[in-house]
Amino acid sequence: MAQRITIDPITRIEGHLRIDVEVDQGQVTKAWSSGQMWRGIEVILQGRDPRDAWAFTQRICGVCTTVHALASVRCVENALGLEIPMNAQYLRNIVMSLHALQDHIVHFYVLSALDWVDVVSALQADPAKTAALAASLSEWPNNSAKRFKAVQEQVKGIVDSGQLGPFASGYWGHPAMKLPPEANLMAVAHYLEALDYQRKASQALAIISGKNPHIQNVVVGGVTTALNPDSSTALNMERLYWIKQLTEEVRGFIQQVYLPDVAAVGALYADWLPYGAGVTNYLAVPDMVLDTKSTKFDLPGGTIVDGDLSTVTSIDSFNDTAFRDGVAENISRAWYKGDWTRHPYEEDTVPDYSEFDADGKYTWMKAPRFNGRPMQVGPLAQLMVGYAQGHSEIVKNVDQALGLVGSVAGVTLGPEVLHSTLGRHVARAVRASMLADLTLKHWDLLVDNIGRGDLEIFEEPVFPQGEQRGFGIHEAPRGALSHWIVIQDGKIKNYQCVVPSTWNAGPRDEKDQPGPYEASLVGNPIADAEQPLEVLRTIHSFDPCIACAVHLLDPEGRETIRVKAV
Ligand code: NFE
Ligand code: MG
Repeated sequence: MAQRITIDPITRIEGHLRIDVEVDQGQVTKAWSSGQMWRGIEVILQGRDPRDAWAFTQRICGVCTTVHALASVRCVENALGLEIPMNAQYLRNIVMSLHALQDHIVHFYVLSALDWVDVVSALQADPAKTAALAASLSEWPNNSAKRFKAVQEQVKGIVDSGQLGPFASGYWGHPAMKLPPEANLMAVAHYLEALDYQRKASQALAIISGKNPHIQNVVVGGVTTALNPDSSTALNMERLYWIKQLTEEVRGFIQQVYLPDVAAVGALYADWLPYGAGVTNYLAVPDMVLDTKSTKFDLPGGTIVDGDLSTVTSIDSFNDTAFRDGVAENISRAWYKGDWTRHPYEEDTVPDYSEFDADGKYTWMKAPRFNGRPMQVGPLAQLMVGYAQGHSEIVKNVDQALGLVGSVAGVTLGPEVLHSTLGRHVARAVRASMLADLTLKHWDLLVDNIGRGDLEIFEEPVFPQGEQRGFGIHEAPRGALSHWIVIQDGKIKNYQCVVPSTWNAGPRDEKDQPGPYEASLVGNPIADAEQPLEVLRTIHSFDPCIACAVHLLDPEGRETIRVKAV
């Protein structure tokens, strides 16, 4: 008999997400994704100065703050047709990729690994065998039997104390946990190291941007980071080399620990490769800008329909008209007044709450659509689009990662296995590795440019009378982000954010097409309805951020977890 499970809230994510699944004979048959709080940043912006919007929009979220600052200044610059200096592009690129490196490391270790890794089982591991396993994957110097033994003692101390701290309430001993004790111990040791490396990425970012979260150095027209190789009050050579050193350390961790760990988890859970594809329409936007006009990029954008790589299209600039005209949002299943589908420039945001109704309105998230289709966004989307376009760095990095997963699993794997829950993790690790290389490439480009005597960082914006419209795009850690602005006589008339987690976590639409989270859960196995670990695996693989998706604020004092089996 079919069972209904409600998980509210989903933990180890950002924000307040409720997932409902219908389970029949141990498999999910239907799912609903619901954003549970609303704040209304888009409404707060009306009537304000467009130059201030970035400072408001980055308060949408405490996780991906940087990305809303960037998308915001880009949408105003797009409305004004403003070109920005090359140094500003490079500094923005470096900041956005350092932010993504920190974000991807935290996502895998802190927010997802415990869906696959059984901490308690690590107590049974042989540290010498653990070191041998780790050595088969990489040459990371900390992978010694001595260190693994020390970590095991540390975990034993935590377990013996009865106060599990970050490891409390995990589904330890769940029948779907299948890693050998040695793989579990290796992953726990790397979990602890990850905390140091994510901090190094944030530190490098803060040297440029003043602080993290919520960067302080962007402005419509450029950046406010004064450049002067010899001044102690500007971004000088000493600070630039400090950033480079921290980035190199973070790259080492990503390429020698994070990526091999994800490959090992993917290989040791190869039975999970068939699950979680869901919506295989993909959308990514280009980023890591290489010119002042924003028409050349190191990372590609485009779309794919129905998982068919031959359908790939390309989004080539920050002025791409196919992207601009293809985006719309539908609210027929969301708690806003009306049931329209509208282009972001024409939208309004009028809250209209009612009870959760699986056949009617059930979420604060709007349903974004691209030419009428739901689209999956995120690192997987960007790699799929690049792979289909024959982007040489993406093809090389994806093939290498699939080779590593395949060699541990003892099988040959093609890119089609990436349409999956595990594929989203592999893609994120591959993107992190590429971004680490690109951060250093853009550091070189910046330092070369400064060396040529160019210290420009700002182009003054001028706001004419009348109406201007603009959109700003950025490939955020969770995928394609766009901000849309209508300016009237120098003031904000309308502002809409169409956010990665809204694309992925959004609800059904007027044609009853489910969103990516909802579609990806269908067919997932559920071994134990009281402990729906498999739902967490698939949902976490998207790296949800519900604050972004509904532009909200964390409340206080909510219950921590409620699993209801009906
Ligand atoms: Ni709040 Fe975000 C990212 C944005 S949401 S984390 O990345 O934009 O998906
Ligand atoms: Mg929005």
